[in-house]
Amino acid sequence: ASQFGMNEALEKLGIKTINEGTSTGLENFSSGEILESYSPVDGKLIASVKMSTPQDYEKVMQAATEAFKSFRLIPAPQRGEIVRQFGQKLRENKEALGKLVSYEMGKSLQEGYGEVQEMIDICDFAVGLSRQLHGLTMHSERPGHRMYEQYHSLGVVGIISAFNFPVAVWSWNTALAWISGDVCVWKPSEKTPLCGIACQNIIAQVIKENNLPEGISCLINGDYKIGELMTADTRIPLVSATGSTRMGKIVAQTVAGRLGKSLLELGGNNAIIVTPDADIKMTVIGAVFGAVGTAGQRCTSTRRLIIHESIYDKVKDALVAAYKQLRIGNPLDENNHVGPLIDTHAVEMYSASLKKVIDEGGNVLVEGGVLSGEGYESGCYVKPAIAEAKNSYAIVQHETFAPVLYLIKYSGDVDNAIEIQNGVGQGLSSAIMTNNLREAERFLSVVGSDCGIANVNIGTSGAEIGGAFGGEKETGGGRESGSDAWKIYMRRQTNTINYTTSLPLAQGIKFDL
Ligand code: UN1
Repeated sequence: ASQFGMNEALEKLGIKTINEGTSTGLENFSSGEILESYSPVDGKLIASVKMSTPQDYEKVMQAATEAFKSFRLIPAPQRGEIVRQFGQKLRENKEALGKLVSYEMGKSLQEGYGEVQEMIDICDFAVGLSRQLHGLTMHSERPGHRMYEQYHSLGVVGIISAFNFPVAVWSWNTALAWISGDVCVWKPSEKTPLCGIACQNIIAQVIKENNLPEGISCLINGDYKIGELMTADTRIPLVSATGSTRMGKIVAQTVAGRLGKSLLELGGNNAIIVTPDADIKMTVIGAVFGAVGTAGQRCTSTRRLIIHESIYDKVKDALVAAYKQLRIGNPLDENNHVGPLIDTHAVEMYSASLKKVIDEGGNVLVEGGVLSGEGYESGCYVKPAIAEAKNSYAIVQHETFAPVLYLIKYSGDVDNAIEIQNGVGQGLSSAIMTNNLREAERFLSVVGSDCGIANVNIGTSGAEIGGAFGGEKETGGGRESGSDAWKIYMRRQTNTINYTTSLPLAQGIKFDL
């Protein structure tokens, strides 16, 4: 149950009517134009943010590069202690921040809290990791030589994040970057700037309390133009970008042009394969949450269901019945299942996709549509839709960030379903619903799913932070969060030490003077 209202949440997070959009950690300023943040929940103006100018950006970069010089000297376990305190602050602010996420972005309150929980989880993970930034030792081929590798701090990490996970994606990057001794400059989505301000206000407390170099966490706000300054900036060795494949290609090319590193988390076109051996009840829950959760705006949202012909009608009927139960409305009201899309532009894309699937020959099973009237004043609420389609349709090949689910029938064995599942440009998340061991293992094998995430008897969304998160092909190949994703935030150095009085050369090469 809710402890306090939205105004108290905003106050607790330090959100003012007009906020300075640039921060060097402790100092907040901005000389750019005003960016207004309207809630998709009720269409009201929440607050404004002053955008960053190129001059503001320059100040930020100076603070960040300066902070890096001293931050990298703090031992990694002590940097872990900073991240532990950050996680603690997030626990204290979980309700307020979860509410803001729900109100500014439009996802359900439960999912808003869930997102803050992901932030807390990655902090805990990073704290432990701060004592485990292990390199290997190797046996040298030369006598009296020792060879090993170590991981050093990398520098300034640029973070470009999307509106759909307006706080968690930042923390997946920062928690690992900070224990690695890196400093961060963040450009949140211009659709969710207040979430950025709120996060920055939380970390600023930790910076202050620990007397840290303020530039370890910097914030800039604005559109793609300010982001372009980061991608082109040789002072930023790593740019981590989450968003559309279109955006990712531009970022990747610019960063590659200066031989920087990029970590890309781009579009998905995620499918669940439903085989004759699937548990139908679990399938329906997994598919419906995957398709309509976050109003279909997760990069892991379920977009396609690939169903065996023998159970096709059964699954279809169960889904149609489940969709009838869905309550669409204010996401802050926990009785509702589906909240709004982010803005009216997203609503237009949704409407266009429904028209397109019909034009291409699809058969609509659950009618979509834009809702109006009381409670829907923002114009951002839409009905989740289901259409029967072919995998080859252009619209099915394309990621539409909305609750539109395509049903695709397959026949024969699971290899046919896998071929359809892999038959798209993107490669983020995938799932199979089956109690058949052979099918499940086939799906997970080298000839199975080509995605970065492949689940058995789980939907496509809702990944835990402990695993590496990301995907192949047009998803961009990056991995964030758990496993050894930390390695991209550090630079690896191979060290060979000779403790003899002679200088033997590797590969047995003779060179006498
Ligand atoms: C995203 O949609 O950008 O797996 C990330 C999930 C979440 C993360 C999604 N843990 O649904």
